[in-house]
Amino acid sequence: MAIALVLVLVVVGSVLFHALSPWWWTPIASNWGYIDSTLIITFWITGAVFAAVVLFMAYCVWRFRHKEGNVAHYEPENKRLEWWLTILTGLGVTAMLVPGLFVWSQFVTVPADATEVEVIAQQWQWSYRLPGADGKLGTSGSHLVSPENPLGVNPDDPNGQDDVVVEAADLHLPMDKPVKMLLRSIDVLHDFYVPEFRAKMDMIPGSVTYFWFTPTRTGTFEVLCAELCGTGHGFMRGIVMIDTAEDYATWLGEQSTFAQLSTPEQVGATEQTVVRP
Ligand SMILES: [Cu+2]
Repeated sequence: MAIALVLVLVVVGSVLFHALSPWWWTPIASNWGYIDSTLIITFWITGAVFAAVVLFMAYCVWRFRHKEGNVAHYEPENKRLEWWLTILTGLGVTAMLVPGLFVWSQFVTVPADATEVEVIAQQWQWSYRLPGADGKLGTSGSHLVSPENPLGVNPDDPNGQDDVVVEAADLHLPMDKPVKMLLRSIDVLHDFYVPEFRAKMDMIPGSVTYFWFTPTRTGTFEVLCAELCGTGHGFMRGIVMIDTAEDYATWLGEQSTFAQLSTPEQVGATEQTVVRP
């Protein structure tokens, strides 16, 4: 009897904890509301099945408890029950998987007007590269990485000269404009994850992975690394700021291109002309 009561309390406690818990996902800041809906469908189905199974278990523990002289009836097969369980399980699994297929097809279909933004992960910081005025990112490679060229941009590629390099600093993106995040790692596995964007993807040395999203509200959002990548993994944080079009243009105007960063002598010369009081 006590065990049956404990099982009922486990169900009641779980449902109350889910309903009253202060820990819920952060407010969304992207177009991926569909991903939240998919999770909610999964919560409902797994929650209902969990409650049904545990309550059934509590019922059986109570109903078929030990009684002097009671002998269990042996019934190895029950075709009707097996059919029902197979059909219900099939329906439940289908209801959880089908919405995911729709989301995935959207997730991998990048809109034609999405602008490309490259994210470069390394132990343990985030850097970014934007395509510049020509709208094209230059080629790059880990073998080109050096103290002067921390992102490994190909210096011989004309498309790369105007690329905007944001090294270990905050990324800004304009609101309501779809972006395709090209993900590159120059050392080990990392994973670019901004919880409010509801999208993330592993970054694999030697290949470029991607996802896309459209920021839907302005704000400052924290980037986390979602792949255990070494002793500094927990500190691998960054900031993405979603700006209005004007704020974004101002920020972009303050950034340096690859060509500017590759000729530090000239930058130094102009800095020296500043007269200090
Ligand atoms: Cu990492």
